[in-house]
Amino acid sequence: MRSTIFSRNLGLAAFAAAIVLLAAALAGGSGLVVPAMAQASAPKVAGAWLRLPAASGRPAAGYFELSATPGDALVAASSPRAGRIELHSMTSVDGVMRMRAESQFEVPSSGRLSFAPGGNHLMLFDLAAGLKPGDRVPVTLRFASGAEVTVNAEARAPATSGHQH
Ligand SMILES: [Cu+2]
Repeated sequence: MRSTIFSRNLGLAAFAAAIVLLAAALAGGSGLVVPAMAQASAPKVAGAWLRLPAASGRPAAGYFELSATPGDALVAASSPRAGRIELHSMTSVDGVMRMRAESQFEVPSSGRLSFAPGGNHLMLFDLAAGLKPGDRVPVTLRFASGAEVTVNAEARAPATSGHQH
């Protein structure tokens, strides 16, 4: 008798898993990587782009709009076209804007976090040679929740002023 109940519960679990997989398949093509455990609110990234460096050998800066579950945190980023990516914030020190490497960016209660020129950004070091405006650069963002999102960031021309980020 016990084993009958056990197997019925297993059947229900398999059915629920199938529904989740079906939903994921229907939502496919959005560019999101569905994490192993389906979540109430997977992170979404919109408008991702990169500012190419004015001189080769210099890092590029990456920007995007993030919406995710409050309390989750962006903890890492990587790209097959960059040797490494750091998470940077901008702070004003004695009236001078300085960037600083952060170990993570926690998602605030609004559920939204902006990465934009003059503020938070990704810093992409050791860029692949030959990147030019209009190229699409895959960037994978990793979250404390275990979620991963890969976006194709559009490479844009270097800034004409001295301000790179
Ligand atoms: Cu930076």
